[in-house]
Amino acid sequence: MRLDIVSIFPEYFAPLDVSLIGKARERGTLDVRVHQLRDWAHDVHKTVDDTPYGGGPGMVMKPEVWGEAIDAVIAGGSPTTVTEGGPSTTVTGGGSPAAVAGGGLPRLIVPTPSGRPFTQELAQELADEPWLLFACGRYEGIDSRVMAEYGTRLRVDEISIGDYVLAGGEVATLVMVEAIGRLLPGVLGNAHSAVDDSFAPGAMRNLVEGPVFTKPPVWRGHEVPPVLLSGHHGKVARWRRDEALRRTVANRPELAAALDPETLDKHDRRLLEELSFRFQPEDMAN
Ligand code: JB8
Repeated sequence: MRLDIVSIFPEYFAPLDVSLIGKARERGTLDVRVHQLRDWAHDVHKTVDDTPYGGGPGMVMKPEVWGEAIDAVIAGGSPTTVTEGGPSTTVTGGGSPAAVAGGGLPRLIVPTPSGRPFTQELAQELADEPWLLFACGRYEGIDSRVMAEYGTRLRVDEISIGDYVLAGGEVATLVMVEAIGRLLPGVLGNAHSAVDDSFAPGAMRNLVEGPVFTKPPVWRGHEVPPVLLSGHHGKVARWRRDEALRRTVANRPELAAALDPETLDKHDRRLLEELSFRFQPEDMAN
């Protein structure tokens, strides 16, 4: 998979050199190219923003600079800032052409708090794409005509990673790249690690995971729940499901409320009834 990232702060993406994603890049599973938006600014001051039409606070990112940057990245031969050589290391375009089999165009991802929610399902959908281009805005965001223009040529997704406001799209892009990258074939060491995650489709669907434990069996007086040492696989599975239900009710009442009764057995329903007595007491939210 090829990932292009355009930002006025390429240094934000240094973490992509390490761990899972760093190793995927070394192996060639992932081809990540980080670009400095200001490389496509024309004036001496490398201006990328201007005042908003209609007034109001802050600044808006100029469409011309973004248009040139995105056009150049799509054309493939652009100055590329690589985090490996330290911030601002410039390398002439090119790279592995095999990364985008059959050519084609990238899907354009624009992080914004007003976008559609980023979910595990969307992460999986994006992990199935050969080429993604992330456009990281700053200030009050990117002139909306950029999304309109590329929407006529590319699939454009404005995406929010959650209901809070960051200073720009860089950290949201890191979050999405990590969530997407770990789903790529061969990126996780254990092929099964991705399937029983809290929000992965399958097994504990619609439940968050319960607590996990490792050795020693007693740490600072805290014991590992004895059932986990019992070797009784059936009891372990039941206990884990109970704990997942308890945590879902406690931490994610909206997920608990949306549980399909068809996916719950008698034991589950009895536990939920018990827990429902304590359901969201007034003032106890948060
Ligand atoms: C300016 O919270 B966010 C986010 C915030 C932003 C921009 C992009 C994303 C651009 N502020 O996901």
